[in-house]
Amino acid sequence: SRSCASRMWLSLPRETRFHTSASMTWTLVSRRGLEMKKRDGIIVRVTLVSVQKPQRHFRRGPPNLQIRAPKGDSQERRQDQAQRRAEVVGEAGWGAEAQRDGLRWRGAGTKPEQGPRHPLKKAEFSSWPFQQQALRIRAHRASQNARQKAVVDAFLHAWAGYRKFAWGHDELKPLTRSFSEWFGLGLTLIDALDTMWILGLKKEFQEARKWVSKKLRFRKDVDVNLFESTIRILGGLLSAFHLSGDVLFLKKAEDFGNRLMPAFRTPSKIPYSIVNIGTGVAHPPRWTSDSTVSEVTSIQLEFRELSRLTGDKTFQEAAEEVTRHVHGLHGKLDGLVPMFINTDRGSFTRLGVFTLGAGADSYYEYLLKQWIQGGKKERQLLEDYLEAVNGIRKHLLARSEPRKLTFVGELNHGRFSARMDHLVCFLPGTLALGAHHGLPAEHMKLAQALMDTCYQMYRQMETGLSPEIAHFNLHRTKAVKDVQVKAADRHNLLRPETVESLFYLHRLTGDRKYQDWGWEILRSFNTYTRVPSGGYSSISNVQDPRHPQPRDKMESFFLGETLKYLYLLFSDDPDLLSLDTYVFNTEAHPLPIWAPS
Ligand code: DMJ
Repeated sequence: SRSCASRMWLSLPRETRFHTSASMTWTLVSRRGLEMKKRDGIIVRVTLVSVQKPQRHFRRGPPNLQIRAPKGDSQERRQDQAQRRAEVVGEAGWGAEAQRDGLRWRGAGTKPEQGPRHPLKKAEFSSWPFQQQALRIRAHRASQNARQKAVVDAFLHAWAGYRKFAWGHDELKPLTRSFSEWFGLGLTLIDALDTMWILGLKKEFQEARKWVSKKLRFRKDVDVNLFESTIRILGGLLSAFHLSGDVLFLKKAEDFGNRLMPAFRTPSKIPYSIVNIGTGVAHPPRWTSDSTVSEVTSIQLEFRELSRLTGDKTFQEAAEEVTRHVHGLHGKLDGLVPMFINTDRGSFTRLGVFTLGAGADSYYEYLLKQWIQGGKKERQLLEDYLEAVNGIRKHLLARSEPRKLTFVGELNHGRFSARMDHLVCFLPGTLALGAHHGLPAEHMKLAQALMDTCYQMYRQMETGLSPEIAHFNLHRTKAVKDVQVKAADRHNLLRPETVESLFYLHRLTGDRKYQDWGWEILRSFNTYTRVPSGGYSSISNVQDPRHPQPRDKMESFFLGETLKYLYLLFSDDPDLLSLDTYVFNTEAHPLPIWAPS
C-alpha cells in the first residue's frame, strides 16, 4: 500500500508477484530470507530463499530508496572469501621469499590477461612482467640521480612530519604539528604506499604496511566520498598490491570495495557521492541529489581492476553501467559533458556549463585510460574521447596575450570565460598518452602547447608556484603577464597536475626541458612550502614570496602524486613503470594494462 508508512509483515507463498509504481518506496524487511527481483522498477518478484535473522534498520538514508546495511555476518563471510581467495593468490605467485613482517620484497606476479571477466587463476600469476618491474625499481634505487635523490629527500621530510604528528590519521597539519581527519582511514599513509615502493623506501614501506595490517579497519561508522576514497584508498591499495605482491593489500582492497557498493543502489544507478562504509547507507550531499560527472565517471579503472583480481564482477558491472549510461545522455556539446548528474533521474543537470576543470576533468581522462586499460578494444570509450577532444578544440581553446599561450577556457551558456583551473593541467599528459597509444599526432602538438601554458602558470608567479585558478589575458593592451590571478584564487594546494603532465611529456618526447621545468617547481615547493619541523604545507598566496601564508595542511596527494610524478619525471628509463604496461589512475596509482602492447 502506498500509504503504508513503515513496515508491513506479509505471509507469502513461495513465489509472489507485486505490481507497484516506480516511485514507491520498497523496504525489504527480510525475516524469512527474501530475494527481490525488479524489472524497470515496476514488477517485483519476491522469492523465499532461506531463513535468515531479521535485518537491521537504519533511520538515515535517502528518500525513495532502500539501502541495506551490510550485515555483520554476510560482511564477514565476504571477508573470509576474500581472505581465502587472497591466500590462493598468495600461494601461487610469489614463491617462498617471505621476509620479515610477511612482506615479500619483490614483484607481484599478475600477468595481464585478455579481459576483465575472470579472476586471475593460480597459473596466471606468473612473475612476468611485474617481477621485471620490481627488479628495475630495485636497480633504479641503486642509481638514483641527484634530482631523484632530492625527491627522496622531500618525501622523507614530508613523511617525517606525518610520522611524528599525524601517524595513522588522514592528513598532516604541519604548522600546528597535528592532524586532520576526513575519513579517519590513514589517507596519507595509504596514498603514499606505492610512492615509497617506487622510491625504494623499504623501511618506511614496511612500517606503513604494518599499520595497514594491524590498525586499518573499514568496519566503522564513517561517511566517505565515493570518488575520493576510490581513487586514493582503493587505487592505493591495488597499486601497493601490484608492486609489492603482498596479498594483504588485495584483501583490504576487496573489503573496501564491497563497502563502497551501496553507493550504486540509486534509482538511476548513478552512484551517490557519499557512502557510510560501516552501515552501508549511501546518500547524496545534504544540499542536492546531484553527483558531479567527474566523480561518477572516474572510479572505473579501480572497480574494473578489482573485479579482474577477485573474480567478483559486481564491481565492474556497477561502474560500467555508469559509463554506458553517461554515454547515451542528452546535454553534451560535441562530446563535452556538463558538471552535474542527478542520481534520481540519471540526467545531466545545470546544463550549459562546460569546463575541463573541477566537476568534469577526470571524465575525459578515464575515457582514454579505460580504453588503454582494456587493451584498446572498447570502441565506445575511444569514440567518446575523440569526440571530446574535438569538442575541446572547437569550443574551449583560446590564446592569451602577449605570449600567445594556448589555454583551455570555460563555456557558460555560450559565453566564453578565459579561466583555467590548475586541475586542467592533467590534460597535456592525457593528450600525450593518447598520442603514444596511436591517437592523432595533433593531440601531441596540443599537449605540448598546453604544457607550455601550465609551466607559465608557475613561472609567472613570484613564488614560482601556480595559483589554483588562472585567468588569461586576452587583450593586446599593456598587460604585463598572460596569467592573471584573482585574490580568491591565489592559493596552491601542492597539486600534482602540472608535474604529472611534465612526466608524460618528458617520457614521450625525450625533451629534457620538461625535467628542468619540474626541477624548478620542486625547488619552489622546497623554498615556499617546506615546514622545518616536518612536512609541506599548502599556501594561500603564490604572489607574495615574503608572506606566502602557509595554510597548515599537507594533502595526501602531495605524497601520492606530486612527489611520485617528480621522481618518475627525473628518471630517463622509459621502462620504469612503462606506459605500455601500466596506466596511472587519477591519483597516480599505477594499475596494469590488461593486454599490454
Ligand atoms: C587528486 O585527488 C586527483 O588528482 C584528482 O584527480 C584531482 N584532485 C587531486 C589533485 O589535485
